[in-house]
This record gives sequence, C-alpha cells and structure tokens, in this order.
Amino acid sequence: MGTDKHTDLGLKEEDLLEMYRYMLLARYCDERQWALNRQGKAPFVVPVSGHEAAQVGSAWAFEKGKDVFCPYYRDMALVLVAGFTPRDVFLGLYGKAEDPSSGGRQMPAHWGAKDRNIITGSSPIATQCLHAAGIAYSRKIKKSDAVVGTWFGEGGTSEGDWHGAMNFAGIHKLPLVFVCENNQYAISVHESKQVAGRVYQRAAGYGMPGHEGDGNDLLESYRLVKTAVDRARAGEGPSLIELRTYRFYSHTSDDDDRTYRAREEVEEWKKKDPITRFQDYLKSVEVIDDAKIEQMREEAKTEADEGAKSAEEADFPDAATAAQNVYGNLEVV
Ligand SMILES: Cc1ncc(C[n+]2csc(CCOP(=O)(O)OP(=O)(O)O)c2C)c(N)n1
Ligand SMILES: [Mg+2]
Repeated sequence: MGTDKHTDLGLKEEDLLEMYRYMLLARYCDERQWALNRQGKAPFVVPVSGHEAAQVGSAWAFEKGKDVFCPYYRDMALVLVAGFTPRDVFLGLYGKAEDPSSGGRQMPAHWGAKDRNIITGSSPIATQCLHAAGIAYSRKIKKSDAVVGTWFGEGGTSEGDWHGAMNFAGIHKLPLVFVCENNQYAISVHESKQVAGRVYQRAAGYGMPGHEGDGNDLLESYRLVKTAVDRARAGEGPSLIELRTYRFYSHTSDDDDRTYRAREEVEEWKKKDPITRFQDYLKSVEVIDDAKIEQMREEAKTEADEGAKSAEEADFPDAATAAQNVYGNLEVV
C-alpha cells in the first residue's frame, strides 16, 4: 500500500533499468536501420519506434528459456528482450550468413531463433497466431507449464487465421496470450475501417477475457500481459490484451505515410513518446537522474551502432547454399 507502481507489480529497480535500456536499444537500432535504408544500404525496414513500451512491457511478462514467442514483423524491441542482440537485428537486415532468423533467406524482420524460442513467421499477417495455437496445444498435451505469446496488429484481427487461432485457443483453454499492438493503422487503412466495435471485446466471442490498456505506458503493458501470462500458466486458459499505441514512421521503408496521416496527428502522438514517459516515471521515483539518462542513452546508441557495423562487415551466405533450408532435396523433386 502506498508504494510505487512498479513495486506493486513486483518489479525491482534493476528490472526498470533493464526495461528502459531495451527501449532505448530498440529506438536507436530503429533510427540506424531507417538511415541505412535511406542511404541505400538496407533493402527493407519495418520500423518499431512508438511501440517500445507495448513490446518491452509485454515481453517482460514471459519467462525466457521456457516460454515461446510468436512475434510479427514490427516486434524488434520484443525480440531484443527475448534474446536478439543488435548485431542479430542487423545481420537479418543485411541478409548475412549468421542472421539467426534464416541465414539470409527470409525478408528482414521475420524474426526467429530456435535457441531463444522465437518462432519465425510467414509474411501473410496473423499466420503466427495459428502457429502459436498449435504450439500452445502441444504444450498442453505435454503438460508443460510453458506459456506461448503471440503478437499482431489490429489489422491482423481481420484475418480468418486470427479468428481460427482465437477459437481454437478458447475451445481448448490453451496457455496462450494474444497481444494486439493497436497502432490504429494497417498500412493506410484506419482502424475505423478495419474494426467494427473494439478488438479486445472480440475475446468474449471466443470464451476468453479481453482487456485493453495504454500501450505507450510500459508498466501498464506489463501489468496487463503479466496477469494474462499468470492466468495461462495456472491452466486457466488464453486471454486477449489490446495495447493502444502509434507508430512514428511509415508502415515500412516502402510506404509514405504522408498520403494518409496528417502531420499534426503524428506530432501529437510523438508527444506521448513511450520512452520519454517511462523516463519521466523513473525520474519521479528517483531511479535515474539526468546524468544517468545521458549515460544510458550514449551506451545504447553505441551498442546499436556497433551492432550495425559488425553486421555490415560479416559475410554473406555462400551462394552455393542458397537453396538450403528453402527447398527440399531438389534431386528427389
Ligand atoms: C494476408 C495478408 N494480407 C495483406 C498483407 C499485406 N500487409 C502487410 S502488413 C499489413 C498491415 C497490417 O496492419 P496491422 O496488423 O495493424 O499491423 P501494423 O503493421 O500496423 O503493426 C498488410 C495489409 C499481408 N502481409 N498478408
Ligand atoms: Mg496496425
């Protein structure tokens, strides 16, 4: 009673500083990859900026090494928490041999790493939700206490795959948490043309609880998803959590959001920057001061830059291996 918000949530100062560090790391990696794209060095970028609190907060609710992550393309901050390094991020961006996701076979931002329980996704949106449902079903059959998380945008909730995954999870009471990062746009399509009613309310139709919260508030994102993870681990079944947020850049480096978003709207949301908000919280509870902020920002920026540099210098895959893990045995076909 009367304690700080994070103490009530069972978070220690070390947790807060680590969460802040991951948000900074994602932001600086994002700024770097966007610049590399504009310099003609990186083919395709999916920006994360604006989503850092929703992703770091939700990822923090899971147990690394045990739980399973089924992310979507925008989840760079999430996979950093789940075990990617900045170098891994840029290895994928450049399509280098050591790219953990696919050794340069997949498009950038199709995150995957078997040793970190991150399941690589397909490009059709919401397919990862079906993968997650299948994995959660297997965990249930094996009586494992692992929980599966899957992330997607509000646009993804229009897909049949999403509804199929929700229905299957509800029927079988799967240990699965659905996290919607609702940034109000599916490329150029506004939420009002995408979702009749509210995303979180769809949970009721599939026999599971649905909750919404401020996805630009790190502690709120953590709280909602942690409650859902605890529930799933206790055998009480799936949940749907909708985290409302906003992306600062265009949908991808191939999109120009000026054709469908007013600059004033983007500027308004930048004032709600999730990193600044968490920084303000940390200052208010005296976990950091301006000098520490400066130091942590400098360190995160250096780490992002060094990851990019090291990945740029790494080798491309050997051309002779191009079909490996892409096609079966061509001689048999
Ligand atoms: C089945 C399918 N339809 C269309 C696309 C093209 N597409 C890629 S991302 C995207 C928008 C998805 O928006 P949302 O789910 O809200 O996620 P956000 O990108 O906003 O984070 C679309 C339509 C696709 N990849 N797969
Ligand atoms: Mg969206």
